[in-house]
Amino acid sequence: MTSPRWMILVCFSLISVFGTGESLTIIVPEISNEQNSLPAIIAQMSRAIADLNASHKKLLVQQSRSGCNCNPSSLQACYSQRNLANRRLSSCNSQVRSLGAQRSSLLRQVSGLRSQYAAVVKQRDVLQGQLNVFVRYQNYGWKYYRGSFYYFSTSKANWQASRNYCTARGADLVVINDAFENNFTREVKRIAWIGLYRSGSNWRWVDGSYLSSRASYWAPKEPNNSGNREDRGEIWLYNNIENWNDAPWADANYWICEKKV
Ligand SMILES: *[C@@H]1O[C@H](CO)[C@@H](O)[C@H](O)[C@H]1NC(C)=O
Ligand SMILES: *[C@@H]1O[C@H](CO)[C@@H](O)[C@H](O)[C@H]1NC(C)=O
Ligand SMILES: *[C@@H]1O[C@H](CO)[C@@H](O)[C@H](O)[C@H]1NC(C)=O
Ligand SMILES: [Ca+2]
Ligand SMILES: [Ca+2]
Repeated sequence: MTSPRWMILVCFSLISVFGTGESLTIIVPEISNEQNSLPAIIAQMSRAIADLNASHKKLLVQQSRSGCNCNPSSLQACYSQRNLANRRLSSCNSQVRSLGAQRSSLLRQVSGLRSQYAAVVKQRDVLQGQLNVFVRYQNYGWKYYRGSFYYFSTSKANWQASRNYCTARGADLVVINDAFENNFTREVKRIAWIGLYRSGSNWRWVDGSYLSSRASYWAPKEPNNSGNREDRGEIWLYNNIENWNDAPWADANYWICEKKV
């Protein structure tokens, strides 16, 4: 026959299993030696079971309030559902993070494309502007050479009037930047004004630059400022590489205009 004490112990451990984490007070009946008759023990057991039932009910109420059913199998189901829900939540979280990262990467790509687009539009406008310049000066009948259009005049004028002719057409008197351009302008085979003028003790080009910082092609013994009145530059000994001369601005000369593209 099963020992009543052992059964009480089983009940008690059942309570502790069900009551895990719960703050319940369980009254365990005292079993005295004098009442050690079988009916008394059964009566005590019944009271103990009733107490257990009451405790169990309390537990169930508490568990259902907290969303879970307090019997081992439904608790198990509840835990595994909770675990499943947790796994889904964390998978969902990582998807959200991954989508967020994809979104920022896409935003970066979009802004990169936007600035590339803006750069292309800018480039297109520059090219369109250059094309317009090409069409315009080609229509004027000017000669193209290494990035500039040139006009070789067919009449003569003083330095300022020559310059005015060029600026009225969006250009200026030629600025001779290098040996190529020097050779090219010598092809005029005429004495011709260039965009060079005396500025105090310096010579300057019409683009504002100082001749001292550039190649120069003065003819031998020039500039000599003859009569202290030679303040403008001209192509003079055009058959020589060293061909420039200084001359008075009021001289009537041919001239050369340049429009940089
Ligand atoms: C305890 O509860 C069970 C079912 O929940 C019931 O069968 C049993 O009679 C109850 N015992 C007592 C002593 O209340
Ligand atoms: C300029 O022309 C001369 C010949 O007159 C030639 O020797 C020289 O190489 C040319 N310079 C350039 C840069 O073409
Ligand atoms: C000075 O330059 C002029 C050209 O501008 C030239 O005719 C003249 O012979 C030169 N004078 C001297 C002394 O070199
Ligand atoms: Ca030039
Ligand atoms: Ca001179």
